[in-house]
Amino acid sequence: MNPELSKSISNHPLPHREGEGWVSLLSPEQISLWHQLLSAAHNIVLTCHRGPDGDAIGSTTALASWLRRRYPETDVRIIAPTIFPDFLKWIPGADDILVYENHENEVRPIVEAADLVILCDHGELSRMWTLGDVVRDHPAPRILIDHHLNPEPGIAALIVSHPNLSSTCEVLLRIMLELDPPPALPVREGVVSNEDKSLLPSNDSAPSLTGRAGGESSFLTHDEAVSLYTGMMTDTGAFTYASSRPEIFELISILLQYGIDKDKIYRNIFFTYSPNRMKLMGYMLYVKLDVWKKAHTSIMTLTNAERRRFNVLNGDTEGLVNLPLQILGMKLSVFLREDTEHPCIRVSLRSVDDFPCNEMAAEFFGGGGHKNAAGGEVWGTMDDAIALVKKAVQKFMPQLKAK
Ligand SMILES: [Mn+2]
Repeated sequence: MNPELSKSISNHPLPHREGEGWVSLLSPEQISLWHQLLSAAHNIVLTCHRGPDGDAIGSTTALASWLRRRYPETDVRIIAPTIFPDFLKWIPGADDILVYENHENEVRPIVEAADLVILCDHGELSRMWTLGDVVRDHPAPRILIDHHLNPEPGIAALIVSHPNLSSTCEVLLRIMLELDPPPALPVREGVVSNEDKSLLPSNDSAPSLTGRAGGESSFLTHDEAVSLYTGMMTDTGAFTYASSRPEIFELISILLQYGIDKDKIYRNIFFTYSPNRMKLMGYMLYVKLDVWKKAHTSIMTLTNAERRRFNVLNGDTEGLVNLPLQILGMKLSVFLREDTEHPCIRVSLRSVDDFPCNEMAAEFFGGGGHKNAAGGEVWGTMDDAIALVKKAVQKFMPQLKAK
């Protein structure tokens, strides 16, 4: 992460441990601005980016519940710009999320009645589809809680953006701990003193999806802990990337004190394939995978005829592009699929280590993204797209061949 970029916003230094304590993410000025904004608010809207992911749904549901317990007089609503996938619908509180897409006329007045808008998991209003324009035109103050690079200047009165942290849920849990610190962190049952017992989730509420529930008065409820863990887990590929700092596991150990069942959360998110999706995966790997050994690159293509054959719904192709990276020595995986509506080919790129997918996507496929995950499109036939991928691979050959 470029340290220069994170300097441009008024965050405290990179979080790390200092002796026994934590370095705060919020400056004293930010804490007082938070309290000022929250105590003046009667109608709060929480929102996130279009195509919400586990971190977007996890952070907004956790924050909504946490705020409702602390500001019981305040109306707190969550609005997602667009629909979100079924495998996120079990997240506690996801039932209450209002979706702007297809309900613009009902949902717009709720934004317009808000006197505080809290943006989670993105730093640009343009990432909220047309809901971004509604929010931009509305005069209510905004708070941003995020971990993406380069938040839009002036996007919020209070910007808490830490690109060096794994997820918005991690940022959020850190600031919850700072804003309303429990006298001591919860400790394991069995070694807990009487004084500390108030911090532990009480067992009197009914157990929910993942086990015992946290009490109303505790720092976190069980359900809030489930939401926060889900966001941290999904944004790190179940802790396989962006998760090597010790702090993240300390935070997880706090969440586990609230009785979350992390194994069940993992299955709820990842073990959700349809039989068709599983069969498509086998077909793609057995029939469609082409490995260009010298370039450490693999390519797979999917036509609309094949989609029909496997009765593949849109979300069912998600993640297929990652599979070839499990081949020893593979650096780049390219997945080309015919668009279902337009005469174009969608391009997905995934890489390991330093190979810049975003540069390849920008130069050849009119797109962009992150270093290890990017995408774009080719207006033409599948053959046109394959020819362009060959050109792109040729151009980037020195980096692909490098050890
Ligand atoms: Mn995120």
